[in-house]
Amino acid sequence: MKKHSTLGEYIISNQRKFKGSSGELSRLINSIRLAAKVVNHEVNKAGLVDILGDAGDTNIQGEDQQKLDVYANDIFMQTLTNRQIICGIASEEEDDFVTISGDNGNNDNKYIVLIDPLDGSSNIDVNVSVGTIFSIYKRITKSGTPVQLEDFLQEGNQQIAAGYIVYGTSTMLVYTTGHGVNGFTLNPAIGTFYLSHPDMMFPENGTIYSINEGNYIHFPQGVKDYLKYCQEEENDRPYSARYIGSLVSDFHRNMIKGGIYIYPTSTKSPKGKLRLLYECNPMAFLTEQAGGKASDGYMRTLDIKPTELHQRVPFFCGSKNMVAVAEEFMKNHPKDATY
Ligand code: AHM
Ligand code: MG
Repeated sequence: MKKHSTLGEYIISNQRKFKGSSGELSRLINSIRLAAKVVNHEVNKAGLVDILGDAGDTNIQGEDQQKLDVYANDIFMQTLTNRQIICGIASEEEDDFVTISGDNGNNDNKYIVLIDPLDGSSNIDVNVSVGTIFSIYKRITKSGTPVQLEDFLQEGNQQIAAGYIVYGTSTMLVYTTGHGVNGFTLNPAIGTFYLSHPDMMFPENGTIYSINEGNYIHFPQGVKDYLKYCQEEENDRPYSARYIGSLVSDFHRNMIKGGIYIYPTSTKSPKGKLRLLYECNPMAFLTEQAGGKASDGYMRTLDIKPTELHQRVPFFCGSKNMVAVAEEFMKNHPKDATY
């Protein structure tokens, strides 16, 4: 694919690679592209209009929802449900999954979507990058019947596609369908995404670690030991600490520059903070497709068997060799694996 192709052209040429493709996945990615542009428009004018601040509701995890979270959730839910491309959707901002039934009550579509419509929401008020994360699976229950919880509780290794949109200094859509990772940058003047980062790869090593070190006192011993290692004076260490507090942005930087992102368990959050289905699995799929490594500190994230929709897990991801070293430190404290 030539470097300056648009996302639209890329989706079409990618579809041709799969013989007998029904075009459903292409239509789905196109819908995400459309919703991303709408949300991007709103995020960019967030400072100008009265859309900042809490919407007054709390989500299922008991966190305050901000207005843009609500907006982004509505846009993605509506765009994906109205177009009859999928048979079910689950959002981090909704208590339960939503079944989508077709015009005649039947729905023969095969894909389901899990989405975190606006991740990093604590950064909205302060003009710092936020993102959308999405994950696509084929349903496993019978076509034409309403989707079931088990369709959503699939292991991450079953993902068909995953990606994110980062609403940053420029807005990018980065995704994989299991054949590498490609990044597209939005030209806001004409509303078109261009292939700007073909075949994205994590450097095998890096010198950046990203973790909320303010929680140090609450971290498991393996993480504390690894952080001390990051700060030691030896070879390419000490590493630089970089933490935006938006997973998408921290991940994006680390994929380009080389680094490790960690959100561990802590005495405050005994299972970690990030959600397996909406955040960790899609990022883990992208990580592996970009040559990196993603785990809960002990086992591969993509092999964790989900037990509930809003399940939280600890998350280590990034440059392959850095994550491998962090896992060595975790191994010394096997009891912490039973979070
Ligand atoms: P959110 O889904 O409520 O936005 O929370 C997820 C975010 C991640 O983007 C980010 O990496 C993490 O929470 C930051 O958490 P903390 O403020 O505890 O460091
Ligand atoms: Mg989130």
